[in-house]
Amino acid sequence: MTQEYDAIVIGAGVSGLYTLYKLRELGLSARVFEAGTNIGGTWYWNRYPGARFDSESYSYQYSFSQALIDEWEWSEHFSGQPEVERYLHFVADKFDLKRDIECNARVATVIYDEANKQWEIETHNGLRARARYVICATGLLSAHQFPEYEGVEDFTGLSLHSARWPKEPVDFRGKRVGIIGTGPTGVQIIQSIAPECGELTVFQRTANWCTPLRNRPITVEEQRKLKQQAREIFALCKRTWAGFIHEPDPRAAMDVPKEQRLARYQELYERGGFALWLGNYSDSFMSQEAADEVADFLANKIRERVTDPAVAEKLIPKHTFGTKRCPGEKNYYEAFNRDNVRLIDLREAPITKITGSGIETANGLHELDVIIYATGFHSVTGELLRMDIRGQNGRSLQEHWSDGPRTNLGVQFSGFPNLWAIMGPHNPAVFCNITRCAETNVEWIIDCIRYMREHGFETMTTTVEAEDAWTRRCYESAKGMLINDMQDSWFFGSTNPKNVRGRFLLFAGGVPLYRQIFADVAARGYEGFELR
Ligand code: NA7
Repeated sequence: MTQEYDAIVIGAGVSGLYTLYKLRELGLSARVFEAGTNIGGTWYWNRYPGARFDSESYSYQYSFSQALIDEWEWSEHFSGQPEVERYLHFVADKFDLKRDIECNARVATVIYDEANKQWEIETHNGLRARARYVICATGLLSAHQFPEYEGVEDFTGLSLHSARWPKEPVDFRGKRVGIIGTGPTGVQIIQSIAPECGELTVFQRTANWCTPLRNRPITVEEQRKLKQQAREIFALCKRTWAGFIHEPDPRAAMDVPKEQRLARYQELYERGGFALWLGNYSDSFMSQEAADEVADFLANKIRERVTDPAVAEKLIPKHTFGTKRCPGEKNYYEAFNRDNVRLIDLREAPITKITGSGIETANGLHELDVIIYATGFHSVTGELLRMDIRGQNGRSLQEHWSDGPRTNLGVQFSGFPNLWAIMGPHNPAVFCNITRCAETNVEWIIDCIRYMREHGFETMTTTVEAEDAWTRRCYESAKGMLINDMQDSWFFGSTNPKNVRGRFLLFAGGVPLYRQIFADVAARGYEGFELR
């Protein structure tokens, strides 16, 4: 039987939960379809050891409800996955959201019925529903990927992907564990399990510029202050380029005397989180000279912390500082001083295949009991393209994006009326504190729906011209920035299928500008969107 709703939301993570809350506020009937057996999205799937925020907890939480802010207490400055998952359940229970969420329901098809101006969705387990509005809250790092090595299926030991971690704890004691991937996820796993494993072999293709997270419990006094300052913290996040609490010095780095610069790097290194990455100088993302100096500063830290100089050199990244997200670490480098941890540099000896008993590199076979894949995602477009979404004239999103994603403001695609994506391609999410960006997206989309209903419009679709212009603007937004020269990252879909790879998938103009553009477009009666 096909159920009818005003709106269907796909995904019950941070964005989907808030979307449901806002749709209800508008008085609309809505159903959320969620692939997981429970709510939480990213925080449901990524339950690997050491998974935690890289945003300060109080800057990541929802801002929409004062009661929620007052009632919830974060225990740490960067809370771990179990606490974040508990928080999302607390939110869902507090606002009675779960009764409108269907878990275990991965959406397979999303088809536009032109005659009735409705969307029809079907899940893999045969649930069907129709609605006028569809909001895809599927996350930008959800479609996990395994590397394309021969033999991935052949390994007879335990294979784990970080984004599909089992709910029961995995016992690594006495085991020979291999991990592929040294991005933010790999770093969190390595530093957490190194003391427990019998042997841990780290297969590193690219070293990353890690900065200390400096996580610690929130004291009673801090808790009191943070609650008092909650609104100021959100206001600060609205002002900063990336939606974080870190504000860069407004001067260009090289305008500041060297001694002062070095003292600032040290201070930011001590402060932790993304302070050194996002709170540096105003030209940190543009000036090679400034980025190289921070790189030298961090390289020396690595040399100080890793006892074997040869290992230290392998752990020092070769790419420009700041062009990828910086993993937040605690004792990551010290893990490589342990007798049971070994670093394999895949640039020297690439993986040739996975065998039944382990990982084979150009230098020979590494026998293992467990392989952990911390190899990331088909980023940004991945989850949207895994569904079969068909808009006007039966045209699929795959066809529409055959030459790379095209969007207007990152939220709509031409030919797909009344379908919106939260944190889709061409969002500022590249540098964004996710909840801050998700709230911006959700609130704008809900305002669109409200406007349509108040003005008697049935459908809203971006025009092709506005879509082309925004897509171009996103590519241009990265020009002149150092990230533009670092295409080997998920910002450019480096592990995505060919038609997406090599295209800048985000908007690098910053969150304040993005919010301003949203406001201007709405003030001009949704310029660039066709309302019927
Ligand atoms: P990332 O940042 O995409 O990292 C994936 C890692 O996996 C990275 O080190 C990759 O090396 C490595 N990788 C991917 N494919 C391979 C193959 N085939 N062989 C060897 N190594 C491989 O994903 P994360 O999950 O760590 O982090 C994602 C985001 O989550 C992050 O930005 C935070 O915001 C939270 P590569 O660099 O491609 O050489």
